[in-house]
Amino acid sequence: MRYLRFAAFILMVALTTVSMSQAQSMKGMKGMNDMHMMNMSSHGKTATIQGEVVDLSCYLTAGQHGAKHASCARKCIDSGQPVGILTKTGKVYLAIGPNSKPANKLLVQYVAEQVEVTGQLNERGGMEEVSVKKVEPLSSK
Ligand SMILES: [Cu+2]
Repeated sequence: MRYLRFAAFILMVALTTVSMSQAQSMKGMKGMNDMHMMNMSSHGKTATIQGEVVDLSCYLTAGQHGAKHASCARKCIDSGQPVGILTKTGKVYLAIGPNSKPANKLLVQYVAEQVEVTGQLNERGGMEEVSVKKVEPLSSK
């Protein structure tokens, strides 16, 4: 009887050790995946997208955009709210400016207008992003 108890104890210790090391290795793998994703996104594809310049504060919270909302959007973008591109299919990109600066100054002149933006595209955590290299109003094309 004593021997059985001892054997059960050993078995329990062994099982605990195994499940702990499994949890550890899963953690390790998750870390590796995150690193891999980081590497991938630093090589985002350069592409061209078309859409409306929107202030993300009013678009995301209230769905406001377009000509009727242009003056509010201009105020929002001028005061530093994030700026984005709303495509015809309804996809929204957060616009990030070059040289660690916001894209606001680059895009505010085209507020509520259709533009073509060229830059690197990235997606992380369900969020789309365009690193703006070049912007042209579609009306000039
Ligand atoms: Cu607004």
